[in-house]
Amino acid sequence: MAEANPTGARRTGGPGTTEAFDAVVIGAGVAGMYQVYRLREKGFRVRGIEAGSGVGGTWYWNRYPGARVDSQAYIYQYWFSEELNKAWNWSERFPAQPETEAYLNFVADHCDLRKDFDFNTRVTSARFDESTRRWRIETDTGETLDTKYFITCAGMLSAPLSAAFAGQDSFEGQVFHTARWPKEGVALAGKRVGVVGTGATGIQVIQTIAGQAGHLKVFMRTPQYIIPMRNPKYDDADREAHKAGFQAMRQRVQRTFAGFDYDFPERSFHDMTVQERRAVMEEIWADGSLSFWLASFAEMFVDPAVNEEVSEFVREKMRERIKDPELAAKLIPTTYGFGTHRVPLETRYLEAFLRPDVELVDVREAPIECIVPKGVMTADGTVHELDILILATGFDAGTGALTRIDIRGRGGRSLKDDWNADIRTTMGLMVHGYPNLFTTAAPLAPSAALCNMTTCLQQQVDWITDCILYMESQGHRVIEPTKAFEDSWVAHHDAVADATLVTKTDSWYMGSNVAGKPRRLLSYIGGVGGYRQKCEDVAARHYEGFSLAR
Ligand code: NA7
Repeated sequence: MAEANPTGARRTGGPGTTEAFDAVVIGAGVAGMYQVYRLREKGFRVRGIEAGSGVGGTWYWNRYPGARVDSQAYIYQYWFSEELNKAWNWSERFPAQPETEAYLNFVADHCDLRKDFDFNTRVTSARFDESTRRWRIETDTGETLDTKYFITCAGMLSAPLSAAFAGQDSFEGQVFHTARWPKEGVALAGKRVGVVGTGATGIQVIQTIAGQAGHLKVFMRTPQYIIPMRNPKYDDADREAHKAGFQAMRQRVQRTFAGFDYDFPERSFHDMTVQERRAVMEEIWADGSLSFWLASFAEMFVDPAVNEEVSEFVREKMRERIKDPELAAKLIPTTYGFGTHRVPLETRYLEAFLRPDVELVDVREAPIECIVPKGVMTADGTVHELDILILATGFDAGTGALTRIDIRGRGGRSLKDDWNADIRTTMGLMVHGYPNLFTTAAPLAPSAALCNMTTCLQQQVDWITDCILYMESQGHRVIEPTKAFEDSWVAHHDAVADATLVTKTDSWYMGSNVAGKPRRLLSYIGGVGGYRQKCEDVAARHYEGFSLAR
């Protein structure tokens, strides 16, 4: 894999210096790479700042065993260049992390993006200077960047909850959070390995390392509904068909509910007999993708009876695989509805628990109390002795990437303080009080969770780029959403969210995985197509709802 700055040249002046830019972008993931590219191609002086040593964002950091994309390869891609699409060949429907990371490196090479990024550099603070009406950004390498526009492409799942338990430092073995997995890998053979967490990440880890580790203990608090992944290898004919469909697919994903190629059909759940519904569910289940969740029955998100019928279908599918009733009772969810938080795709995850060298520790009964030198101590006083502890404990989603930076807007207001009190944005694109700060993958937009990320991130980058071009064409220096418009967006977001069952289930979608985090559905659930239309309408009305000043 290519490393950062192969020439070793630094483009900023180094510690103690200040350099001026039109735009500074945080992050070299899917969004940051595209944002830097778009602004550079329009002639702006733009600099990207990336904490990692290479491009890839999520696909750079999450290199844990079994990491794999849950969107089909032919839609998890850039849409701005058909040339890129023609030049890249995916090997399978749901590629593993190395292939996705390689794709993003290929894009970086093809578009010559690395020269516009500072790698191994973290933004520590950003302050809006009201006298110059520009942002001053400081990095952990001691540089200051002075910029008109400040754009965060820092990811929605990039602030890992890695200090999960008291006493972690006392552990005599090794501890790894999945999002900070070492590039050189971790030797698991013969080791007593513990995994905490059975979210999308934990499931991928567990199904992959079962049989690799000497003994695996899975600490599970909340069981998951799952969908078995169907992951065929692609041959040349498949790839040619996908390439031929590029333009049509590019249009299609922009208007569906979740930015995928599939969508909820027009048919109504209630107009069908139980047998007809069953047949539909069987058919979509067999597709082995997230379509069973995001393109089956839209009513499952709002109607408890529909949700229960779909949930019971999934439970049945799980029961067929786990004959042991005691194990089934632990692994099959009953306390919340299917699809009310992220549904993972899996491959023989349930079967991992049938192995003699895999043990399920249900921490609903005896929660993890702390980490002790020998392992994990649960509330019943048991010490589960381990050599390696894997934390698949998730992220401070949506907000964490930005609240971990000291961001100060007008009057010195702090984004961390603001979001600690109430998580608010204007369409996930800007925040009142923070002029010329643009955000991607931030709360209150579909890109905060409910989307095929490449679809939503590119849409946001395009909106931001168009907005900046408009500002420049009109000679404006500052843009900021009005409080009234932000209030109306937050109210609309909440109204749409509160009509769904998603707000009734605890998960990172609601911020409930982080103690003290204000409760609000992080992702806009009005649909990707509808959201795009609203964004386009705002732009068409010359940024109605935003104040612009020269
Ligand atoms: P998630 O989905 O937030 O999952 C974190 C898991 O860790 C989940 O099972 C948690 O159980 C568990 N957890 C967290 N803290 C504890 C404690 N203290 N004790 C026991 N178990 C704990 O993160 P992922 O990384 O799996 O997935 C995040 C997204 O990345 C995913 O949705 C995809 O979009 C990609 P809980 O459910 O809170 O009971």
